[in-house]
Amino acid sequence: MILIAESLNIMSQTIGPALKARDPKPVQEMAKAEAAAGADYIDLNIGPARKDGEALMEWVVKTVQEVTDKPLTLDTTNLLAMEAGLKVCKNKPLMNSISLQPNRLEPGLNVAKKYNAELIGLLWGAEGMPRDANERAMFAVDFVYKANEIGIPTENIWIDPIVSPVSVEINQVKACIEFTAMLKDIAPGCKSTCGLSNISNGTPANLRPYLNRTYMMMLMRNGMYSAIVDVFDTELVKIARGERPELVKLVHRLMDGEQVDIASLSPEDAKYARTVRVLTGASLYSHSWLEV
Ligand code: THG
Repeated sequence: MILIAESLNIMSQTIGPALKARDPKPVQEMAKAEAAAGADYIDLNIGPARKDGEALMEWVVKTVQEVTDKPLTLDTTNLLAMEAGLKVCKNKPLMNSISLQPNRLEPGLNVAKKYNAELIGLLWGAEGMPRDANERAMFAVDFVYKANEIGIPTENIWIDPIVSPVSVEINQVKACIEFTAMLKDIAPGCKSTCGLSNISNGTPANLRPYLNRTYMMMLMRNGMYSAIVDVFDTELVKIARGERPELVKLVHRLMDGEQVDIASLSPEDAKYARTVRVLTGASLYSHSWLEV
């Protein structure tokens, strides 16, 4: 699993003010910490950056490149800011992201082509979020087709099916898993990624790791290539690196519908088993799902 570190983002209480003040220290400390924690890519999320986006993205790319050689993921909806960042990237950059909205798709693809960048195809259409796995498949085919048409190879495309919070819509949580399994057939050679932490948005902070790790194991089962994650969750990084094979096996058995007596499991394994039940829709989500 390729891990993209999520913590350099404008919403963060330490990074947000540092970006605005162009204070390099917190930004560089964070980038170094993410690289040391095992990040393969570092996401630079400056948000919509309506004002001053170009100068900000150029600054943050240069600032981070002074302390790490990791490839960067440029995370903004401001295409001018994106372009300003792409111009100064030393490694092949990953654009995060291009959606299928009619006024965004073509300009985004043209920029990706111009800079020979990799690109995340966010499955967000003219009417917003896809309703189910089949609509995701239609969007993905459309995206890859249009990218290929202007000369972007499929290997440069990372499809993001859009993860929604488990506390909001369980059918969307299931649709994402289902779609991930379909992708290798509908777009062979295409990569994939997702904002993993979205799954636990709105959940008590101490419980978020169980949802994040379990959902990652479920997506891995179906071939998810990468994820944007909290790399400071050391257990999650170990799972992604294949260092928790027994736990992964347990989660995959449960996904296959095998009946496992939760009372027979260790307390820690039981937490994952309960989380699988929630994420497959077998039991309802509540903030106390680990106890029931
Ligand atoms: N798909 C793609 N890009 C994305 C997302 C996606 N980029 C943004 C987001 N979703 C992924 N990045 C984050 C970054 C932080 C958090 C979640 C997703 C997060 N942060 C903590 C919080 O909000 O409580 C802590 C914030 C802090 O650092 O202080 O949850 O889906 N392509």
